[in-house]
Amino acid sequence: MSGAGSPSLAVDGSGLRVAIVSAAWHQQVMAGLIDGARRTAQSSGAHVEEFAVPGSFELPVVSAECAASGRFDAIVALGVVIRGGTPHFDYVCSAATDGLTRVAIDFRIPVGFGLLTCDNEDQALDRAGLPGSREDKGAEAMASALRTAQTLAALRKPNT
Ligand code: DLZ
Repeated sequence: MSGAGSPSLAVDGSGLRVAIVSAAWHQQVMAGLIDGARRTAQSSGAHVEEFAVPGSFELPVVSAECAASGRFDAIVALGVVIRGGTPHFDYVCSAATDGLTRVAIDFRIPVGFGLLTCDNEDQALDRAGLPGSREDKGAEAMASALRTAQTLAALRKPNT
């Protein structure tokens, strides 16, 4: 899947509280993703809190706790998984993806999906929002989560 066709989402995040949950593997790429997510939240006016996890496998459990706390309108999960020579890649990717999907549906909270699943580090760097990157997946995940939070808030407003 490429980034072609991605929308440009202008978001007013004022009054929204968002948790960024980020994994520690592949530090250079992660720094770009976190920076993109932070910048987008800050320029939208959203309030941000950040939580670190060791690897992408741990993203769902901490995201679930953020959701259960009731303190956040949206969560953005950031991680990078790089394909190696073992099936580990597939297990970590599907555990993180399935887990984050469950958090979103079970708690009915937007979870911005900023998990890069790449064949190699160059591919990941190209999506990390760093100087020279073609895409900024941290910023995209944040904009999507905030925009979805607005949609949910509108749906939950009582009819007048
Ligand atoms: C074990 C592992 C491997 C091989 N690769 C990655 C990776 O590319 N990206 C990532 O975020 N995490 C990786 N991990 C760590 C797992 O996500 C997890 O932290 C450990 O298996 C401990 O539960």
